[in-house]
This record gives sequence, structure tokens and C-alpha cells, in this order.
Amino acid sequence: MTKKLLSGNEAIALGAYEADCSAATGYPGTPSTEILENISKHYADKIYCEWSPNEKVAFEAAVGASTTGARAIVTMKHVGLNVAADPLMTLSYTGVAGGFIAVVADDPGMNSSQNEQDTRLFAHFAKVPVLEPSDSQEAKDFVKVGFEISEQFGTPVILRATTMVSHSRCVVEPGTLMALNRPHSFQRDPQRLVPIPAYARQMRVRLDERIERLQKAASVSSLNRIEWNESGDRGVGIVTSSSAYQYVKEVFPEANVLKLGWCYPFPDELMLAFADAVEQVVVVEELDNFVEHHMKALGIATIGKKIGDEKLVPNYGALDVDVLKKARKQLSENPATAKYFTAPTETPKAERPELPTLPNRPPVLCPGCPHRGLFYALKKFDVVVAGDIGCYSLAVAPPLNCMDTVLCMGGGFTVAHGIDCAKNDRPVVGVLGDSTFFHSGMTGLSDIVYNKGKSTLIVLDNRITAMTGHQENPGTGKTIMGEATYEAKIEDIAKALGMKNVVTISPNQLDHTTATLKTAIESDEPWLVVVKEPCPLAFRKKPDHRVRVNQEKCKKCGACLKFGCPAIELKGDKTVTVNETLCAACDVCMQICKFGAFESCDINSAKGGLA
Ligand SMILES: Cc1ncc(C[n+]2csc(CCOP(=O)(O)OP(=O)(O)O)c2C)c(N)n1
Ligand code: SF4
Ligand code: SF4
Repeated sequence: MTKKLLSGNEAIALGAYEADCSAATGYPGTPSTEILENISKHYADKIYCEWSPNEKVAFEAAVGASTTGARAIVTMKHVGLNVAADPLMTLSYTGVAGGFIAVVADDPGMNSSQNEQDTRLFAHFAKVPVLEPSDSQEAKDFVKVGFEISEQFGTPVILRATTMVSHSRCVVEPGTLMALNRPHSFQRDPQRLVPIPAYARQMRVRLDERIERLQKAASVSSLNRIEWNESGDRGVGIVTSSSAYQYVKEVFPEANVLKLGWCYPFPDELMLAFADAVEQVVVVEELDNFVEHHMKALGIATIGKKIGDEKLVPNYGALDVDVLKKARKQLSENPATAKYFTAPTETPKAERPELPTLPNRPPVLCPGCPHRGLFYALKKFDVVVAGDIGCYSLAVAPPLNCMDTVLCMGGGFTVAHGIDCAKNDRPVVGVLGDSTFFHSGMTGLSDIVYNKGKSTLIVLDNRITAMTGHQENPGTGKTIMGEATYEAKIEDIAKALGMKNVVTISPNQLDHTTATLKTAIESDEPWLVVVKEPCPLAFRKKPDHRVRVNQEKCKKCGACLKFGCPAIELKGDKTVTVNETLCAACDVCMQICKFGAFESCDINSAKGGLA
């Protein structure tokens, strides 16, 4: 079979296909998003696939599929597991029928996340096994093994990816396609599936027994292996997992390595045997001291995040070769470990070309982004803005400076309500996007209506889940498969929840936006303002139009620069121009310039003339 160059996420999708998975659900979130996108693109003939409104819904739908005996997979980013924690914590009690895998992608270093979480701790908390692939091949293979473990022990399994594993590419050997040929049939079994206290207490006992059996299985599983060095030197043994394994192999090529692919329940027997065979155990792991603490609890003298009081490997951020080289240097200089480690070898200079320093490029809203008009208008009011997570979070940055809090998805409405409840001295505005509204904004809106709040609520409805790469959601009228479906209306939902004041505006009409906000903010009642304008990256409205600056009319006042559109450029001494490659023709700058210097033009007209 032809080998393929696959990212970890593509490999997980292939693994689900090869393992005869029947259902795949999820909610987008970097770095996990492409798993479901790939399943829907390549394997939908065999696997039912859906974007669910949020991770809890996705998780529960996959649980339902598994109760029929089907194999099911659910995907999310690490913070998504917080949302799905409720079903996870009880699914470990009820167990599963068909193989069930929750793929959770952690983001060490917070490349695109609001926090860092180590999902291994969540697996421990929920008492479910966690598998940790180190590359794309393992990512694919572990899906199959994960289903087998899940079915053999009747347990949900977490497959923990990280940004590095999900997004880096390596060669993958495809496997054979499994055909389980099982009937999918729900079997009634209330004692196993209905955790009323009397049954749940029995389930709790069974859960502990299962953990013990899993712990023994982990010790003999091929997912956990010892790689002895060829020299026979048993001085140092490094315990590691995930992408940290790759860095260990590069920085400590002479070390004996215990590579954990199934790290919880901990493979105690294997850990103890490895520790017995080497003189000094070192644990190298990304994020928390998960393995280190357990090995210490087993009575193994282990060096982990620190040596003495000296910090060795940080328990935050992403690891890389340079971090481990620094740690190796420290180990080679520390009297307690100097006999085991030489200083790291430096890559010869010639192989490391000096790279020019790149200009700093902070993240900004795209040219023509509809969110910009709303925040430009909102900035004029003396209000507290409780924001949320989406492209609009970028409104926190200059020149908009228009976001005061961000907590978690859905928090835009609920945090606003809390500020309002405390009788804050300034009006409060809660802002979130359309995908976030369906994810967890609706309940906050209901709370505000029910408890007689008076916040102004804004949904930035750009007709797509933009920040994670333009996924469909219940408001877009399309499924993940691109099929037409019911298009849920935010306005109708709000009215059904009792919101009286509901208005829909375009943020590209600045004066109308400002006037509407004024009415809503000054009101003693709650308002919902649906700010509707499609994301130009997904739906370009006027591809043949641009805006240009008529230099004869421009007074060099700089007012347009406060809008923050990256297409508006300042050249030399206060000369403002529009970069036509970037301009998305939203025409908002035309409304900002009092002197009419911004003029719309058709790029197809003879001289690119003004129109
Ligand atoms: C619990 C959780 N799940 C997923 C994510 C990843 N994520 C960040 S923003 C976002 C959706 C944003 O969509 P929307 O609210 O429509 O705003 P837009 O980016 O389109 O402006 C998602 C899914 C997250 N941060 N938290
Ligand atoms: S992707 Fe769309 S919504 Fe996001 S910043 Fe760009 S234009 Fe705005
Ligand atoms: S029309 Fe103006 S504000 Fe809109 S994208 Fe072009 S330059 Fe930017």
C-alpha cells in the first residue's frame, strides 16, 4: 500500500476509517478541527459525520452511537473537554458498548487558545485510559488500538493529541480496512446505563475494578515500550511521551527510553522494571508533572521538572529541542548528574543559517472584517464590553481597544449579566459570535431575560464559524457535508426565549449602527442587536470593487487610520493609500472620511477608474 505524508489530524481521520468507525462528531477548535473536516471530505461514505453545536452535544451524540454497538469518535480541543466534562465523568461509570474515543487536542504554548490544559489529568480525573501518539503513524494506529481497548474493557478512551502531533506531517503506512459487520442494536440494560444512585454505586465499584485491569494491561501493551541503548550503558533512563519523545531522541540519543503511548492508567509494573534497570530516571514531559508525580509516588527517585531547586523543563509552554538542550546542559553541570550527561552537542554554525528577523506582525481583523465596524461604533460609548472567543476577540487590540473581558465561550453574555447584576456604574454590553451563540450563548440570553437583566447583547453574525477556519453551524443553513438544512434564526430563538427588543443591523452602516447601539445601551430593558454581515473571507461580496484614496481630497487628518483596516496604509509623511490587494470593498472607510477622499472603483473599468 502506498505510503502517505499525513498530518496527525489527517492520520486520525484515516485511522477512524480503517477501524470501521461509524459515527464522528465534534465542535471545531484548533488544533483538532481538521480531523472531522478530513473525515467528512474523504470517508463520509462510511462514517456519519456532524459538527454539533458544542462539545457536550457532540460527545453525547457519539455516546448514543456507541450504545448501539457502533464505533464512535468525538473530536474537540482541550477546552472543549471542559464543556463535555459532564457526560465524560459519568460515561466512565456506564461504560460503552461499541468502541468510543474522544480525541482531545491540547495546545501547549497556547498558539490559538485561551489557556493550557493537560488532558492527561482529565483522563485521570474521569478514570479513563489516555493514549498519547508521538507522530502521525501512531496517531492513526492508536485509533485502532483505542477502539480495541475501549471494547475489551467497555471504557471510553481519550486520544490526546497536541498541536505538534496534530499539525506536523510525517510518512504514514496505511493499514487494512476493517469490516466489523456488526448489527447496530441498542440493548436495554438499565443497571448498566441508568446511573440512579443504587446502580451508580455498583458502577463505581466496577469502575475501580476496570481501572485495575486497565493498569495491568497498560504494563504489557505494545503502546508502552522500552528502547534500550545499544551500548549497554544503563546509567540513564528517560521516561517520555507524545512529541517530547521525538525531542528526547534527538537531544539524548544515547539514553535508554521508556516511551509511553498509554500513560494512564499508569503502567506501574513497567515503570518499576525500567527504574530498576537504570541508575537514574529522568521524566521529560510537556505541561504538567503527570508521570513524574506518579513515579515518585511509586517510590522511584526521579528527576523531572526540577533538579533540586533548579528548574529544568518548564511545566508550561511547548517543549522543543532547544529547551531540552538547555536541560541537558544543566544536567551535565549539576554535580548529582554530571557523571551521566555530557554537554549537548551544538549544531555546527554552517548548518544553521542566520535568518533575518521578521517584522512583528500582531494578529489583526482582516481587511473588510464586519466586526470592525461594530467595534468602531461601540467605542464611542462609555460602557463595559464583556467579550467572547472568536475573531472579534482581536478588538481588544489597538486601535479599537474595545473589549474588557474574555472568559470562555458563552461568557460574553453571562459575564455582562453578572457585571450588570452588581449594579455597575456604567452600562454593560455583552458581545459574541453566531457560532458561539449556538454553542453556549443562548442559555446566557435566557438567563438575562428570565432574571430581568438589562444588558445590551450583541451577536456578531458573520454567517460562519470564522476563527477556526470557516465551519458551518446551526445558523448557516448547511451541514458539514455541504447539504442544505434548517437555518436557525438567532432573532427567532431570542424572541422565543422572551427577548422583546430584537433588532438586526449591518455593521457596515456606521451611522445606523451607532444609533441602534445608543437606543439599546440607554434602554432600561435588555436588547439583542444581531449584527449581520458575512465574513468577506468566506463570502466576498464585491470582488471587482476596491476603494482608493483621492489624494487631492485627502487632508491628511489620519481619522481613517483609527479604523484599523490593514488595507489602509500610511506612506511616508502622512500620505494615506489603500492597498488594493488587501481591500475587501466593505466601503466603511468611505463613511469615516469627512472629506470624501475614499472613492469606490471598479477594477475592470478601462483605467481602473473611479465608480
Ligand atoms: C469550548 C471551546 N470550544 C472551541 C473553541 C475554539 N473556538 C474559538 S473561537 C470559536 C468560534 C468562533 O465562532 P464565532 O463565534 O461565530 O465567531 P467568529 O470567529 O466567526 O467571528 C471556536 C470554536 C474554544 N475556544 N472553546
Ligand atoms: S476571518 Fe472573517 S470574521 Fe475573521 S477577522 Fe477575517 S474577516 Fe473578520
Ligand atoms: S473599503 Fe476601506 S475599510 Fe473596507 S477593506 Fe477596503 S480599505 Fe479597508
